[in-house]
Amino acid sequence: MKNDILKRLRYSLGKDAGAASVQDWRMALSLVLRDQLVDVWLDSARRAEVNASKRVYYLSMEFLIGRLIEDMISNLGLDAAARDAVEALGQDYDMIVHDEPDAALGNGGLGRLAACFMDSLATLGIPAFGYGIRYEHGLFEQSFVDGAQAESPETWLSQRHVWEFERPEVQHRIGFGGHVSRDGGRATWHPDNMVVATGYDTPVVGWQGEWGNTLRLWSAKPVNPFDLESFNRGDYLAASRSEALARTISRVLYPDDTTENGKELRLKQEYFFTAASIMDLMCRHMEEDGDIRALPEHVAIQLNDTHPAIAGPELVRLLVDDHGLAMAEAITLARRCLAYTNHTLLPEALERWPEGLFARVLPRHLEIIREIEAAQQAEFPGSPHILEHGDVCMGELAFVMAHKVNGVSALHTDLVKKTVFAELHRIHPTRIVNQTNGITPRRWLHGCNPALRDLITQQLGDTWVSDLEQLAALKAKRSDTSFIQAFQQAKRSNKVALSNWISETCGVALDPDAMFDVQIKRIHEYKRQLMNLLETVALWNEMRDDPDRDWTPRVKIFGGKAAPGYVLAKQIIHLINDVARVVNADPATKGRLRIVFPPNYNVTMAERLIPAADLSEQISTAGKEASGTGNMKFALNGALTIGTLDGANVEIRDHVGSENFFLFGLTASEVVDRRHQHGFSRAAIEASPRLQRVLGQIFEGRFSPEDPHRHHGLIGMLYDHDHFLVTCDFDSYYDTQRRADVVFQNSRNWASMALMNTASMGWFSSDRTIQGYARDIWQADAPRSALERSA
Ligand code: 475
Repeated sequence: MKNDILKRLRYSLGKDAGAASVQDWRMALSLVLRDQLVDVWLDSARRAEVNASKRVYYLSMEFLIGRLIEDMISNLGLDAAARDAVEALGQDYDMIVHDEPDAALGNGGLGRLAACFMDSLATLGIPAFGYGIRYEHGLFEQSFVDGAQAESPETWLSQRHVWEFERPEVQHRIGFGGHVSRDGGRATWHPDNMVVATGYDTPVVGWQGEWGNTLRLWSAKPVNPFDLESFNRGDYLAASRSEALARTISRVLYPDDTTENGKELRLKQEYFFTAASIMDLMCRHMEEDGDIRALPEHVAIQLNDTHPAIAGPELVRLLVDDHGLAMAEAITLARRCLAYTNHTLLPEALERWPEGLFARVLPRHLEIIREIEAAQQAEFPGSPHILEHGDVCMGELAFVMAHKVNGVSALHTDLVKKTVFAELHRIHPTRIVNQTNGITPRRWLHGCNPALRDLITQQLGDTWVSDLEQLAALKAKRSDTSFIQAFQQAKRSNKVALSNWISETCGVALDPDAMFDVQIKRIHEYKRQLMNLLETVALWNEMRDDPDRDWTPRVKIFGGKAAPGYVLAKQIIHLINDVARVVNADPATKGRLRIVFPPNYNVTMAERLIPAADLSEQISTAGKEASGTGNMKFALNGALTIGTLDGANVEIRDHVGSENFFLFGLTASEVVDRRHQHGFSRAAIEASPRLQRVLGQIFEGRFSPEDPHRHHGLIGMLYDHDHFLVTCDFDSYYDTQRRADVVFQNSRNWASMALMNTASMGWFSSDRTIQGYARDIWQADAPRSALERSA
């Protein structure tokens, strides 16, 4: 390996060892690893073709992958070999591995889920492609300027992405705009604008390197590189206009999480990658099989939310306009290929496009949507409309064009049936199914938590990594003193490592024996970071009032980005930073209370924080968090959860046991009832002197003396429009936190509760989730060996 690295450094990067930077060493090592992936990857593709296997196509606007190097090393079982080789070359292995920039091609949960699914598909040996966009700029980088969020562009591609293979020969022309002509019955779309989608392939090889799938990301290029005539005239701007326009489509990830963004560019991005993917899979099918009517036997297309919902009309368009099928047959055939996952009930996240915009950008698709609508109404009179109030409703379109629709946790699926799609569910009672989300244990335990991983492997051997339910055997150790001590020791070493990192990056010293209480996720009102902060201020007050009490020392850790246009979320960030500044400077609570908010939360930061957490904050307003997946990562790594009965929290609590979970707050149905009570938030505030005091302090500028009015908007909102019931759940949350304080004081008992969490989380592996999709939605089987291994 050492020689391979030197060879790559020299012949692929053109450097000699004396002149190589950390980045050069990292790339050379990565290229050596990539070489080792290629055989299994190509072999897998060949086997899928020879066996005419059904392939899964996972269409997603987002893949939040993070770094790949450690995944690749450990999936290939080369941990020791890679370290030895790098050290023999006199280089610092950890520094080299940590040099890789995060691939942040996603906003949050939906994008990270797609990445976990790619890992599980490969580990289970299910032939699959992930299809998405190769954004030049991923999610913006966050910094804090005087406590306020500032955004700057992310530039992951400024160093080349070593894992990918450019496929200049894989090209599809994608049209926009224009008109439709008719010749007899046959329609032809004449777009007035074209771009070329070029594929870039990243191999995704599963655990122990037995199977490899492809993540194919599309980049937009101009049809003609530039306009020579303008160039020769000396008009260089005009010469490159078409190139600039084309490249805009794959330039940047929309930074909005759970809000629909009614922008033409967004619609073009959605159509661009969906059309390229559908054309790509159709070409593959026609080459391999040749019978278009056999498509559903060979193709399962999963739509990750409605962002690729145009796949339905696009598939119908190709079947009718290019392959000559009748409309009714095309719709039925397309439906047999398609399935749709819903990730959120928030009304602001449900995509709707003005018909006028659609007519301008995708005129033929709008006609086809009208036909789909007519067919649906003819068969099911009174069915909810796809075209409504001048909008194209993408949720209804996705539902009608899918043979299965799934929610992402038991509670969420139930609410999908009762709310957004109640009427469609009545008409199609077997279409909606549940697939509770999961997380890959490779990254979220084996990779990120070596201390705990080694302890588990000592006990169980290493087969748990692809069969996570084996962790249940650890339950027998809950009263085993020496095992519990080792378990505590693993957690403590992670907390020490995190403390060192926080002290370097934030300049705040932490006590590793304090309770590490962590809330990391996008900043959103419904996730209620604000409630966590109000509780922190209340705790600070009480510590100052009663300094002699035996307080449990706490470190409150926040992490997360706010969408740049989400004003309230940005105000919450500012408030957290303001409170942190005052509290951390207070000698009265020194050593007992600390607040840290490291900037630029991303996958890599999650990998540091989660293994070091004692308490996991999962405190969304019940009925709002579709599932959550961070909640699973924390529990798996031995944190206790403080949480509401929301999303997958419900199922996590069922698995780990109610005695090992700090439950508080209103239930989803109580939330709905409470909202109907006039003046509910003022009543809740009046009933809570503790909350009144905190709100008063913030309102008076106690934490922003330089700008005392800064947080008036936020506090005023709680009095009059507390849509997410922060005020109603506050007391119950506060009391539950104090109960957690008491439990934490008995560290042995806490550790055994934490162990019960780790030991009970096997079901939340994304391997289980993917097996559920394969069985209930895709009818796609893994080759025998992979299934047996995971059984
Ligand atoms: C849920 N993102 C989590 C997770 O299922 C759930 C929406 C519009 C545009 C861009 N991104 C989005 C989401 O809706 C999203 O991330 N949803 C999340 O999906 C995976 O665990 O509860 O909020």
